Amino acid sequence: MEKKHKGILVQDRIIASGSLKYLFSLAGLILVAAAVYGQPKAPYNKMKIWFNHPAHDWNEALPVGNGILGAMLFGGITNERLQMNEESVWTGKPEDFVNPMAKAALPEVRKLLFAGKYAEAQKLAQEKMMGDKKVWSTYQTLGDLLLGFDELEEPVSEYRRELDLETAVARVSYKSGSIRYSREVFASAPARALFVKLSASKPGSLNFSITLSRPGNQAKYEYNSSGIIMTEHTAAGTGVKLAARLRVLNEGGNISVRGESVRVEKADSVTLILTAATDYRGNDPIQTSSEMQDVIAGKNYEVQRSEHISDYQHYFKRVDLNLGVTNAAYFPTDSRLDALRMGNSDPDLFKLYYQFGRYLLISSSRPGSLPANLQGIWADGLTPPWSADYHININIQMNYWPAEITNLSEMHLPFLEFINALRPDGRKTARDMYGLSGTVAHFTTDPWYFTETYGKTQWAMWPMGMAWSCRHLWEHYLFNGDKIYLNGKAYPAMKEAASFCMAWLCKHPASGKLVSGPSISPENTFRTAGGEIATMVMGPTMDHMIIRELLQNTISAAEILGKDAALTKKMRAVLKDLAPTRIGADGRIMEWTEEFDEPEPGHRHISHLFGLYPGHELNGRSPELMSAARKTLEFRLKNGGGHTGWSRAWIINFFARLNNGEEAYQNLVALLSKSTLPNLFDNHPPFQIDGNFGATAGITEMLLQSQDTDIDLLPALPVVWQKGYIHGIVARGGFEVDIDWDNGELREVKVLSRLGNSCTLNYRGKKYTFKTKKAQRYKLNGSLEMTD
Ligand code: FUC
Repeated sequence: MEKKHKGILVQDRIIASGSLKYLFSLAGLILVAAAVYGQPKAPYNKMKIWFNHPAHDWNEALPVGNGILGAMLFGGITNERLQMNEESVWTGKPEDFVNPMAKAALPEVRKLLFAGKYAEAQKLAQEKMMGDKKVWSTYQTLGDLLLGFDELEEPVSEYRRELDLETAVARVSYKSGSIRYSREVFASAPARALFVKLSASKPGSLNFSITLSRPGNQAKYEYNSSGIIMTEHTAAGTGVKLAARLRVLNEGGNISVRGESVRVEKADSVTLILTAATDYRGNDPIQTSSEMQDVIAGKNYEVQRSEHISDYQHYFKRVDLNLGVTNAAYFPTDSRLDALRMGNSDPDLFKLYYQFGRYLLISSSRPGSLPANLQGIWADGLTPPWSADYHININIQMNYWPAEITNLSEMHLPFLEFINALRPDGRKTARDMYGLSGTVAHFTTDPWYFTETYGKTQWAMWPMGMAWSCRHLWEHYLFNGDKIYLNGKAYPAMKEAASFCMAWLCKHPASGKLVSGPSISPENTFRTAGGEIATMVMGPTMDHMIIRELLQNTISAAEILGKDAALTKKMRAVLKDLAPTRIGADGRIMEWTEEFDEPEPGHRHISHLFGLYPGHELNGRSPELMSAARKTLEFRLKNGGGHTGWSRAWIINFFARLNNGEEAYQNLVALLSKSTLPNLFDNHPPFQIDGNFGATAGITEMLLQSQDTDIDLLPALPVVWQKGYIHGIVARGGFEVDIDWDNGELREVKVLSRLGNSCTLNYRGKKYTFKTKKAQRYKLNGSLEMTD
């Protein structure tokens, strides 16, 4: 807890939480009033998440990252904390844990399920098919950079802490008497380092001590007058080895070692540079972190800063969104959220949230890095929830939903590489666990690339993780049209996953249709006629939707590449016999093979709508399925659905695909009101990043869709967003699109054709198809008439 300082702000925050609530509602009311009556006249904080107080806890701290290094800035006045991460600080190691009895048990479990003996089958599968994962693996913090400042003589005023999404630079500044203290923090991808620059308006005013620390008291530290080195072999020598190297560069004043800290006295300004590494990829972390420092040594801070900003803006500035703005934009971000909760309209807050989603992807997923995990790259402590791993039964896929459509295709690559890296272990699991060919993965994995399954069948008896993930490989091709990538990286994995699925499907004795199982509708349960709670069936709807799409995509890829005619023929035959998506007596999409009673009608997973989003089996050409999808959603929401951040984000995408802008908007408001932390991080609870990405994709889906044949313009524009624009988003087929609207109507659309494909635009039923040339731009008016 930040020590009390003279001056209103900090004390205020600490003393009177009750009154703080009051203050907030007052702020909220002022906000409401200001918003209703006024458009901002003075410049407002267009792209800034900001606070007028230090972070009270981690959920108020501000994230910076470069795909490999991450840090959370707390902005303390006496005690500053940067909680840091390096993407490969993982415990555990590669491990084989297929249950040796699984293969033999499979036919028995299937027989029981076909006979409707669900509970018995579950018991058998739990015993004989679930693996015994002995080595626990988890993502962990790298540690903390702590700065202890000397007591300030004068009260503190004009405190401000901000994250500028335009430059990916975070700042803290405040005044004490006449001296202004400032801090700047960024994580540079070109330099592979974290930079902290401290300065004061009066020379010689910086006096503070610096320490590095890591929970668990296992790390070793070396202090010298140019910095600190921290090393550790994590998890008592069973995890990775890590090294963090902090360099201290002062202008004016002097630096010395004082006990277990580096002391800075009477400095004008100080630059801290942190590099870190592990032996995850086989390198020596101490040497690597030192080499990284050497690379940096030659360039001064300003050069580092501008290289960082241009590298970052190369990606960030591709998309611009404007949804209108009210006076609410003048207020600190946490106050804006409070006011939104009180019903205030603040369209600009949704723009900020949208761009924050893109910011987080650029900051946590870079070519060559590991994919963004459940917490992107930002996780405190040694035991983050769910190990901050790679759940691939919705979460990591959701992380990458905005990658292509919001023009951040390069940020998709870490996940695409990861899918290919899973294949060898997946081949072994398919062979040893099921006696089948191809490659498979289940509900979760980690950077040791395990594909076996463990835990309760309720989430673990689900062999669709690889099949679902492979749609990302195909999507990347649909946006980029790169046949070399398709032939080298995408098709081989899709073909292998398809071959597993075809071997895995078996004939349903009653319907004669091909069904997937034993399997589940992720993490959901049903009540059998006998009143037992069970979870596995032969033929959960989602499995078939995933397999159907995988086979269709693999056929398309094979045809584009002119390959595997025999396999294509076989895949078509399987598709013909695959059990179809069915509508139940109550008009909803059936989640399982039977209409079971549902112990959790508001379950967070809505897996049987995979075909609505991200899939596109449910679309305008199947109106009865679309209305069944709507009924399914209504039922979930009526029973408390959407109660986790990611689940709510998924629902926004569902309503966008149902062309229902009002409901999509209402769920966006619900997400920010109920499942968003003061720093705009998504809240599962606790913090889980997938909702941030899912909602950024959802807003894009409300303004443009291209999952089918056409490019749909403004398919789910809510009434509240009467006037605005979105520029630089991308449609399948390689079209970069700018859309401007006014009075709720399309005013202009610009299309840049990256690949020279034929383009069909669809606006509220009006279609226009035109041939394009590569790299050519086209402009059309609101009636889809070409203007130049
Ligand atoms: C799945 C979800 C949980 C959580 C976890 C990381 O198990 O059902 O809600 O998001 O992943």
